[in-house]
Amino acid sequence: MTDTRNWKRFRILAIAAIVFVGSAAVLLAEGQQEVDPAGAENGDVVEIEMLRGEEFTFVNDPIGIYVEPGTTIRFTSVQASHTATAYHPDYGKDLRIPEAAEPWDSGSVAPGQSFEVTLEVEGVYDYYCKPHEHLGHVGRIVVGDPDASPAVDASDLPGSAPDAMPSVAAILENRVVSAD
Ligand SMILES: [Cu+2]
Repeated sequence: MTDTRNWKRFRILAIAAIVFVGSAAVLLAEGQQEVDPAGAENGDVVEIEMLRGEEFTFVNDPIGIYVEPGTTIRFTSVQASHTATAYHPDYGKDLRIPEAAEPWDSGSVAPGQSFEVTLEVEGVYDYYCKPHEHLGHVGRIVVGDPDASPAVDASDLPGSAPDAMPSVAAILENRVVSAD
């Protein structure tokens, strides 16, 4: 009887140890740990997945987030190849990120690959995917105070991008706006 109980306890401990070592290995492999965007603070990493939706649509999830200045955004492609590109004259677009911010362009990100950018300057950042912008593959990130560099009206964007772009109000209210 006692032996059986001890054996059960040993098995539970062994399983717990395996789970713990496994989690530690995953953390080491991924480097900095991702956090829930809703609780992100300076120095954290939040992930935005670049996905293929239904009926040949492409989406970022979350499509809108609020983060504190100094947060790193990790764009990970789940299906298909995408870019995460800041709306900036360097890429032939009207400026839709804070003037003082460094523009970024991930280049093509294949499935399973990631691109990271750390956002320090406060304001509203809009970005797009070069091959899928007109299909609504865009996103918005509010860093700190949105009034520091307010959002630019999205109605002139091509295709279904204007409908896809979440409002600053929705982002501030929810901190995380999921793709539909
Ligand atoms: Cu895309």
